[in-house]
Amino acid sequence: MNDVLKKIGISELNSGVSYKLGEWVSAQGKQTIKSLNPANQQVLASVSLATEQDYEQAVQSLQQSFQVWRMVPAPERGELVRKIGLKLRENKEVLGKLVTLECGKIIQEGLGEVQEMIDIADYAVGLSRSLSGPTLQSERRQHRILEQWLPIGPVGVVTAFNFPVAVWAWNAMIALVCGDTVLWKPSSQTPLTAIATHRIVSEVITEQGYPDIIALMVGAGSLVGNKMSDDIRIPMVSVTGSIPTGKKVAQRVAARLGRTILELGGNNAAIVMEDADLEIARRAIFFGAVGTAGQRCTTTRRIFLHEKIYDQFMDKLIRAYQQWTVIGDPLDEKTTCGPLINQGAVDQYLHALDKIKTQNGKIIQGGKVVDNPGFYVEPTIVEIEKGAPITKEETFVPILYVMKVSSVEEALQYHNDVPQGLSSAIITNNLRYSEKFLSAQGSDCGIANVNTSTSGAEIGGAFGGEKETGGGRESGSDAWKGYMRRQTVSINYGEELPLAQGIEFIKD
Ligand code: UN1
Repeated sequence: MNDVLKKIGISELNSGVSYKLGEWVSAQGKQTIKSLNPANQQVLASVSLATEQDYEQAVQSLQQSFQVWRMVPAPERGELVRKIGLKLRENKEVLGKLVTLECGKIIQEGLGEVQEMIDIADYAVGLSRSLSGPTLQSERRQHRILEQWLPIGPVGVVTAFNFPVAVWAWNAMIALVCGDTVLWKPSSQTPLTAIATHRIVSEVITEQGYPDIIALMVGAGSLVGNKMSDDIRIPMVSVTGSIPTGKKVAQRVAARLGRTILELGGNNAAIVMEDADLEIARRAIFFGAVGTAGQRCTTTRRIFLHEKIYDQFMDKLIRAYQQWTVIGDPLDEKTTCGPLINQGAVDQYLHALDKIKTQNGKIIQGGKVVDNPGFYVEPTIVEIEKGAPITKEETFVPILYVMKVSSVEEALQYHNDVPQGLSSAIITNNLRYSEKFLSAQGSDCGIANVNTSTSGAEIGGAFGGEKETGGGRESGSDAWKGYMRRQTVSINYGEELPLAQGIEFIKD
């Protein structure tokens, strides 16, 4: 563990943390939080929290650097992001290990998380040469209309513990090539990973001679989060987190008519039809439900099984849980299920199990807290009636609800009957079923997959969801538009001034 911290130069963490490269702020007189390893409850470090003055200084510095950065040509901004991607490649192992140490996801997923940062950096490099707007046809002679996209300013990025760095990169790499500067508030559960990433990336920025175009604020939501939400100097705030947090941020930002990108809770389901390839179904569902110990916003939380394959598939799934679930140290390559993030999450697991019993749910696999100093619970399968209230809530733990259906229409009806709308999947080889699932009467989610898991999205697509998931889009496709302002330009290159709609205003 010490080698990991040392390699990224944060051995002095016990005495404080900086939000700018190289400037360590003493923890003296400051509030601190402890970063815990959820696998054994050992303290990894204490980190000092940002104060109001720190916030002020960071925003002012980001405003200043924005003046410079927005005038750097986008491909040159892309060149910096390319170098950031290279640096992340060099540090993949060490950062991946730190992700695992601090947030408890298994090492394969810790490394995957860093790979996701590298992927989005590569994507952003390409984007830096293709940010474009259309040229439109003007009704006026010798006129041209076009749209151009311009940077918007310092943007705020609030990230959650479960993707402590990848989701920052989804936002930051795109925002940087768009010409914005970036203020990051990481989860208070995972400050070390954020500091390490910030340091690695900042080093490249400084080496290349650019000012501080990114800043990190480890701090309480009630201070940093609220300030960001109310601050007119931050035109856009992107938040990954719970629905209640997102609602608060949305209201505060809307009160000043600012913009948000919200990626909130999910309650993702997979539908398994009677013709499905059950081996694909079992692998996709096991990965979706047990991966990251059920703590992804894209985790598979509900499955709808066609009655014709119900018994056969349940048999397969239970055997998969028994055979593939290896609970333990997330650094051990054999482990498939690491710990939950903290005691609060274990309490939520227990609370959900109580509710399940009162709602006639039947626990058929798992259902126990593991006796261990870490925050471990057993991945759990529950048979429950369609429409049971608990199946409409997102509990951020590995509990999978199984429901029986007799048609694709019935599956879709219950599938969509939840407040959240992030990810979804259907497992079928029947074109009619899959097309129905993808049609306007199909899945109402932002992500709809066929024959693969609800979780594990690639960076190339736009990521986000509908309904209470918040409607935001991050990462690939045209999500970059959320980080820029659109300007419609009309150019008259003629010698007269014809008006639109044929208006003759001055009659001479
Ligand atoms: C999240 O859980 O907030 O689709 C993001 C996935 C990941 C991202 C999840 N690539 O599972």
